[in-house]
Amino acid sequence: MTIKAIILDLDGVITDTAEYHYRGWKHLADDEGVPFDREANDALRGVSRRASLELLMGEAIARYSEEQIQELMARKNAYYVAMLDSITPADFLPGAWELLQEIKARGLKVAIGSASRNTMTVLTRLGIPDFFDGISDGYGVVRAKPAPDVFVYAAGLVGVPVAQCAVIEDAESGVEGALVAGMVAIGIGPEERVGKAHFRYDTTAQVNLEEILRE
Ligand code: B16
Ligand code: MG
Repeated sequence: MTIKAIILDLDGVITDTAEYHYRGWKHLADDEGVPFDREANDALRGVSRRASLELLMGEAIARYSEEQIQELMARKNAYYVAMLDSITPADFLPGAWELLQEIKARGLKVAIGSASRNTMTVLTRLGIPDFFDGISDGYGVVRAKPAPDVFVYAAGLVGVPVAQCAVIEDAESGVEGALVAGMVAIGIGPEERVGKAHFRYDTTAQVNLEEILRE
């Protein structure tokens, strides 16, 4: 079936905020005396803020009240948001800007499907707050990836049936969500992470729209 819309994940596909997420979680983990390193951070890729906190705290989460959990998430987010000030239009991942231009030039709808509640801030810092036909972020849906909700919502925003949407994702949970949504899944990253996708490329710069649209 013809692809009429491309839904892009934000962190890890368009720009690399993973380092800032890492530093934010590391700061929080140090505050709380919880061990955390870059390897543990890998498991948080594409994972919602709350689920990330649960992974970070492990069993210790049981010692915190709901109010304390909310405060922990707010504190990490404050650390993270302070770092977003340093993002500029120079911070597109290689090939991401060109890919966005190509999608539009081919007359396809283009949307964001991100777990992040900071999506608008990041898009504004990159200088593209008005570029997309639809923005589906962490505010629009209750169930986080690997649930398909964030992508199905994006499809609705751009008025394209799910079977005619393709999703570009760097997280295993995101690829799973795209497949459950019944969309074409395009994975960015290694086989062991995004190998279940219909198409896989090592980096955003290597995405071959010609090949994907030919299907
Ligand atoms: P926030 P994506 C995800 O964005 C990130 O990959 C993940 O590390 C983060 O925890 C999640 O957004 C929530 O972000 O705390 O800003 O709401 O990859 O889905 O664009
Ligand atoms: Mg991502």
